[in-house]
Amino acid sequence: MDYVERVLAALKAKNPGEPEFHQAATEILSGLRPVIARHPEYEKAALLERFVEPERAVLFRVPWVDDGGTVHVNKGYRVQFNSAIGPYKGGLRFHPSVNLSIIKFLGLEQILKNSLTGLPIGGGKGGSDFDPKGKSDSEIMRFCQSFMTELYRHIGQDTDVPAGDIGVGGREIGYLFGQYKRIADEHVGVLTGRGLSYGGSLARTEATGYGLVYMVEEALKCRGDSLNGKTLLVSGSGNVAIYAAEKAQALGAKVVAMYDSNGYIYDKKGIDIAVIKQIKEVERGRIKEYAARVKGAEYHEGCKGIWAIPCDIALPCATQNEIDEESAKMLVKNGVKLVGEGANMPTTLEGIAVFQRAGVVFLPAKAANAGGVATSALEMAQSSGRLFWTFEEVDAKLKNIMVNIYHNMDAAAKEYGVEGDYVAGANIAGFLKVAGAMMAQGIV
Ligand code: NDP
Ligand code: 2IT
Repeated sequence: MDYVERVLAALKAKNPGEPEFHQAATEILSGLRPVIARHPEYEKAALLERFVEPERAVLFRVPWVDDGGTVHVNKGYRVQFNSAIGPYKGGLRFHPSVNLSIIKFLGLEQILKNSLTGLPIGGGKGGSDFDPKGKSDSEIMRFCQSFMTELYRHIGQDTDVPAGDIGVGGREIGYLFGQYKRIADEHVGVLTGRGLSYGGSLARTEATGYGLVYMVEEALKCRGDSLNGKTLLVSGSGNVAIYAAEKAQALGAKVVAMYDSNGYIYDKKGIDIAVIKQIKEVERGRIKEYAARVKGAEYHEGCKGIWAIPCDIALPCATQNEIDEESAKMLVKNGVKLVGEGANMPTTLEGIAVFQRAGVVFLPAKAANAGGVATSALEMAQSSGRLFWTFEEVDAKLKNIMVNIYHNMDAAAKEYGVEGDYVAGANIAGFLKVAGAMMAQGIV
């Protein structure tokens, strides 16, 4: 067994029953072999063992009362994974599937993603198994207040700065921020994704989706191609999916299908994003509604069928493991040329192997969706400097960051002998900076 295999075996033995965490660690560490070969000092310093062990994990009770007076108890999590290059930074996910394995996989990914942005942010993630679906605004508010009543003591603008993720958008960040400010008595950039009137940044809402498409555009440009006229599948219909679809269409592509967790819509003319925004952002409704409102559009129950629709480019933007081996094979068979991951770990390890064997350009999540957290770091910079940049300024910085990440992972893959393997390239480029900082700071 080599060093990587030993660390992975120990990780699985010490963290049983955490399949998503094992999956993310396997993907990351496997790609780091060429780095380990060049840096034998890392093993002596137990660098990988320290890298996969969170600096701190906080688990807490979140009690709240629904509108009918019934008391509920949810689990709360904040995993502060790595602060080598900056304060912990990463979103909060509210979804019934949330457990420690999912938060740890997201936190581990976040360390390298945040490093790739080139900005000074460490990695963390948190959330709850609370299900926001069907809850009233006052129930959401009471839940957020209870969650923050414990979380506030663990975070701070220079310590740990949470943001949104699945189930946590502008509304939730507003309630969380209100409660933080009330308890801590300070109006600081302790959360990102805030409303524009209380410290938020222009373009943060759009940033993850737009950033993903900026990277796709750059990858195509480097191959003498563009988005113009391409047919796209975009899974999900939340924050990331909506703004990825919006930007792709603005650049001349046609998004023909999207989904939510119940089923997918197919609109061969190209999806009308304004209708999706109305249903999802304003009404908080189901995507099924789209087919009832737009002539010629179809709705199909279940999500998997989306990957059987022929496309040039697939952008999975919903959740982990939405593309398995079978779906990847289907996409390849139908001629997909590029896959850009908007969600975190949306492709299984077997699915990634299918794309790579078929020569599909595969842009991995930690690089392709880094625009959201990068813009969060720009929000932090504006908060600290008491500044407010225009939409155009933030958007230009975002685009520049995404283009740089693309070239950095491309260059790292070439330098370490795995040209075109952006999974390894992103892991290597992200890891080198964190590893250098950890080595410089001693055994901590
Ligand atoms: P949202 O809550 O805004 O949207 C999530 C979307 O994914 C919804 O359409 C939801 O459908 C769908 N979805 C969630 N779980 C499942 C499931 N198990 N099966 C099918 N569909 C599902 O979240 P975001 O758009 O913010 O996040 C989407 C992904 O992007 C996540 O992986 C997140 O970690 C990642 N990400 C988000 C960033 C951000 O800035 N927000 C930054 C980088 C990555 P339904 O409404 O039916 O649940
Ligand atoms: O997965 C992610 O990068 C996010 N959910 C965004 C994190 C952030 O701090 O903006």
